[in-house]
Amino acid sequence: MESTRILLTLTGAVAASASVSCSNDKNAAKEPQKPLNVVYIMCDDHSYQTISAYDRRFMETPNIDRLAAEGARFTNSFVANSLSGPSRACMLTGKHSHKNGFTNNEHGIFDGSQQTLPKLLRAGGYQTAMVGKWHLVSEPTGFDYWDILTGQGDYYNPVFIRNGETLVREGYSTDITTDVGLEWLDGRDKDKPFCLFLHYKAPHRSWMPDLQDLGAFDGVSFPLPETFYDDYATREAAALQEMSILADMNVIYDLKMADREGEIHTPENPSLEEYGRSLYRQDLEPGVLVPGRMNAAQQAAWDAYYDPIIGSFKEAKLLGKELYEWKYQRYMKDYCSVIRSVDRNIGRVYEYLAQNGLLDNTVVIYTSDQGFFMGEHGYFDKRYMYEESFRTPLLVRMPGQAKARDIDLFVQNIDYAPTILEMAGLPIPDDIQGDSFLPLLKGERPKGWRKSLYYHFYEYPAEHSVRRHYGVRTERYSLMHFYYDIDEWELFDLEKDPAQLHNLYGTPGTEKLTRKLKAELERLQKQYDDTIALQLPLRGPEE
Ligand code: SGN
Ligand code: CA
Repeated sequence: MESTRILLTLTGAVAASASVSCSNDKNAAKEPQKPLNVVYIMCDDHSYQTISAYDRRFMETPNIDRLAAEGARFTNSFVANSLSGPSRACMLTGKHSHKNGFTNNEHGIFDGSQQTLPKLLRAGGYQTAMVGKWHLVSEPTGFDYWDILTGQGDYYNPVFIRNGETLVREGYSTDITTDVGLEWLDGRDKDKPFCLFLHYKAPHRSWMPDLQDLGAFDGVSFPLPETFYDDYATREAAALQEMSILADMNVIYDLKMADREGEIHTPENPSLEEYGRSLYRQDLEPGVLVPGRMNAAQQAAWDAYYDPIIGSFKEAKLLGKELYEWKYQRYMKDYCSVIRSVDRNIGRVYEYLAQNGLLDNTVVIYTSDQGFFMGEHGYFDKRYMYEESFRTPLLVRMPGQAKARDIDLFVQNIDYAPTILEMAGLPIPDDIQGDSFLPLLKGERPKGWRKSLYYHFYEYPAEHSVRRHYGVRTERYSLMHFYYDIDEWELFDLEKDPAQLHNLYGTPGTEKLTRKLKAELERLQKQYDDTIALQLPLRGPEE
């Protein structure tokens, strides 16, 4: 195992306690389970489009694919609220955002005194560890060991907080997160089952690859998504955003075209690029090692790769469509290069489990905190209930189950907690809103399994300006209501219009369907007790 160098140590303190109450509504007719270990791996913003087990257009991910080949691939896996903190809170609690209280990144502080998956596991005899991106603001509770990135985390030389103590580790975030996770596994009590939460910062913006992966996609021309030139006709809420590759992706901060002579080609938006320059400097300022920034050797290798690209970019003076497509290609190159490191590290985790005889009694789960737009509709980022961000990859390698299986029933990230509890042979508390998908992993298709999904996104006014919305998705249709400072409904027939370009809401002939879907939406809001959605004012307070 690679070793981790600790450069700086500060102090802090933490107290974690668990209070557990369980009853049995969700526990009928359960066979007693032999406790399985769990390695729960979650990336940040990893699109299913860039996992070759799901989509072969862009890149190969052999190590992630192996989990699908030796386990199950969920083809209808979704989140409840497509944003990091909220998604993590859904996973930890098995509850929708309005119930766990963490509705958005900007104002959220996770209430760590509530019931959570790690607390329930720990009370049930498990050792629990949380390593990597946490993003819930309050200190983690319910873990025997936690070693988290601060905030969003940095790609290079990141700052961690380890059980309350702050330290900087030199190296690349994805490698270090694996190092720390495997070191914890090495030192664990081998007589107890474990659950390790391994949460990578990658591939979150601004997609900074490991040095060894720079240039991995040079010469590759990525295919443009069919909706790249979407004009948002019929969808006002789709037009109202600030996550367009053309208009909002930053040439300096996102695409690393930093010009050290103080000039940059900024045809579209000079003030945006100036802002990008200041952010980028925080990541790249050369010199002595500063937490979260590159050291001199890293900087030199980085510049050796990017400088010629910056030179050509400045000369080319691209505009309009050419600039747009150039931005898309650079974005894809950086993003996919970051995924190479993720895939390599999944290989390391797999090898560790194999070498330590753990593959036969450990479930490996691979997922992301949400999906991500890879240029569809001209976007980067997530947030919308549109398919690319509403969906999230989910691969589960569970010992003793059939290999290379697809599971097409609807699952959502509120299901992870009850599933892991059932895998651990522990009862599922009644107030958990998700359902265990362990029966699905065993090849069953339980009667009464959900046929519709509920979604609610709250972070507005905020970065990227995606309006608040909630909605329902059935096998064929997706209905969403955008609210707060707009009042717009969108309805899509996913069978006829999988790319979601034609809003059918209000068009003749859809009245009955709309009534049916609205009734289903209301049924879900009642089932999940989303009174926030039921009592909405359309217009928010003046801000
Ligand atoms: C940061 C990013 C956003 C991103 C949010 C939320 N901006 O604020 O682009 O949408 O995180 O992402 S940045 O300028 O700081 O890079 S999340 O995955 O953590 O929810
Ligand atoms: Ca995320």
